[in-house]
Amino acid sequence: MKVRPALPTSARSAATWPVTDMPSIAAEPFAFDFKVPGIALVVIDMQRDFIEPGGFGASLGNDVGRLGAIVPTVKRLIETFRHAHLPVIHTRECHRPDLSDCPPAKRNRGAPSLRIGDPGPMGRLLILGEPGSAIVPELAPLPGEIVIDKPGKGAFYATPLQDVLLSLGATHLVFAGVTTEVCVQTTMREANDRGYDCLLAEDATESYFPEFKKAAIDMIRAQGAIVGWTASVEEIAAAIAR
Ligand code: TIU
Repeated sequence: MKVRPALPTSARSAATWPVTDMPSIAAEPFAFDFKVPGIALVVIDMQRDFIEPGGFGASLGNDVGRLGAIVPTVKRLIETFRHAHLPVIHTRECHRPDLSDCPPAKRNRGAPSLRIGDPGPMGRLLILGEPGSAIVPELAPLPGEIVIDKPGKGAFYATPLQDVLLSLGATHLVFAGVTTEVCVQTTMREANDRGYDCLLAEDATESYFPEFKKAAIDMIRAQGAIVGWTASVEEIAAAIAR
């Protein structure tokens, strides 16, 4: 049987590109030109389960202390988009209480002290509705902001994110959140394949492993922005304020 691949729904067709007179962010490996409207912020998994002791990140043996340090920078980035009335999308990695959306391969991976769904100090690990699955209070979504709950590392897999972005008319995405080389990089790669121009806010993302953060940033912007661009929150805020 021949299986014909479905036509992808991409962010825009080549026929509608380029647009002239675009604002621009000073970025690596070169300027990130964007559109207003058309740019949106995607904040990945700034949840207590990854950032606070006793959560999923800690259960994997990680020192979670590094991640909390970016909260003020992520907050500044979110507020930059809010002040400019540009869309802010938050994601949460979490599973249904019955674990029906958690593949055994994910639950059994590694040798965690607690597994997804087990009770911990912040409730059941990585389960929707439990205290640990909440976004840290400083970065809590405002009423009306979009929150995407995702069972995978990438935010497009088994979620409505693509439909949300198409309905917003988004073509350019700025990414922040944790962890750089896992959920952030996976989502950026998914977005890049769907035709979005993607920029990672370097100081608004973090990893449990500094060397992996550096490697992810290098990989993303190598080969002429093969996956996307990177820039500081300062440069992003300056461009959006203009
Ligand atoms: N373990 C790790 O580095 N990350 C994750 O499991 N999820 C996210 O990156 N959100």
